Amino acid sequence: MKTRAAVAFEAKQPLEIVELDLDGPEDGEVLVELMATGICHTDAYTLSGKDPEGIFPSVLGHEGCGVVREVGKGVTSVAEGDHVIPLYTPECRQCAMCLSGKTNLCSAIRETQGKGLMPDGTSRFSYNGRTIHHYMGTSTFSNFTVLPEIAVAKIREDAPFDTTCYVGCGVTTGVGAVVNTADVRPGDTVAVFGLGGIGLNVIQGARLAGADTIIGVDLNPDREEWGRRFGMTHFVNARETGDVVAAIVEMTGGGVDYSFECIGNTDVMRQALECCHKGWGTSVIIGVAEAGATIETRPFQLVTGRNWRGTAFGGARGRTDVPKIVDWYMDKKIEIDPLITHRLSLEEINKGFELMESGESIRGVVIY
Ligand code: NAD
Ligand code: AHE
Ligand code: ZN
Repeated sequence: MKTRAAVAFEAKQPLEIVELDLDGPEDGEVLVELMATGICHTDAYTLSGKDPEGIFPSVLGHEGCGVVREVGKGVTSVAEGDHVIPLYTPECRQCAMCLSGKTNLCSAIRETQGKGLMPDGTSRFSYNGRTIHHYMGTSTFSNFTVLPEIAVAKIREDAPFDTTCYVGCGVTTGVGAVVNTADVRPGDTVAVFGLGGIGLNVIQGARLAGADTIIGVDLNPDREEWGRRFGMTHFVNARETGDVVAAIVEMTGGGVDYSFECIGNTDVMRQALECCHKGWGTSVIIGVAEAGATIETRPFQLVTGRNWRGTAFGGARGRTDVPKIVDWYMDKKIEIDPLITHRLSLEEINKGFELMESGESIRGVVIY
């Protein structure tokens, strides 16, 4: 079949809207019609050419929502007509990682996913006979995509596509980092570095978990109002504050219980660790930095009881946890609607990237 898609033919170049050929689902795979997709900073990171797993040409996008249109042989967990969210972190429930009960990092198809291929080592996308690669196992910048059954979460049908797509990455990553990875408790103090599409969801996750003090840090002063809207209690303007670590340690009488880095800046990762309370404070890295980048701190920071952690997809087990996060949204425990600041057509997708880079948008969503 044919599908309209925004293709990244080369790093650092605008996406091009073309009609691709798409092969149907093989055994254990499903064909999904995407209804909407968010644009996440990770898409921009890969397009920048800094991602060692960035392969060109490819169809980027990993924050989608749509409807199953066809299922391959042997598919049992979803059927035609089901509403689903594609999962860049699948959940096979059979690999050693899934069975460990200690991580959401399913290993079943990670190797081929990182090579831009389906589990059988081939691509379903092509253009004029030339292979176009998949991305993060999802490729949601295409109106139709093919996914392994283990990489879709079935969700309720009354959830609107244009907002629920954000659960495919940003919402789950931010809220999940708080409730799954960090396990923030009522009364805790929290610092969030970077108040964009991820950081604002960390803030609302911290509010949901009952944190008392939620400090937001950003260079962009416009983000103060956004942070307060979602539960932030204090704002630190990183551009105007000489020593951000000292400021947070002073504000909290010794440091925070938990901090989250939601930028991808290794200098800020150090600040996020060092503003944690001696003896127990835990810093969670969410931001993605390029291959070769390293984090630094004085080992004494860890000797004296601070913990450094990281999280992917908010520690969420996709098929199990994503439908629950959609329920939280529909039950108004968390908010998504105000964060979708821009709705765009596929033809406007490059504008969506510009709005994100300039700090004008929180989330831009492409509606098919
Ligand atoms: P975004 O562009 O929407 O937000 C980034 C925010 O950081 C902006 O508000 C910006 O003003 C602020 N900022 C930039 N430099 C800063 C600095 N030096 N000090 C303070 N604030 C600064 O991006 P996003 O979509 O929220 O993504 C954030 C990061 O999270 C990216 O690195 C992305 O790749 C990563 N990410 C990781 C996961 C995961 O599973 N670990 C999932 C999604 C996104
Ligand atoms: N290929 C990248 C990986 C970047 C990365 O860490 N991705 C996150 C998701 S970001 C979503 O916006 C992730 O899931 N990591 C775990 C994994 O297995 O990739 C690079 O930099 O190498
Ligand atoms: Zn993302």
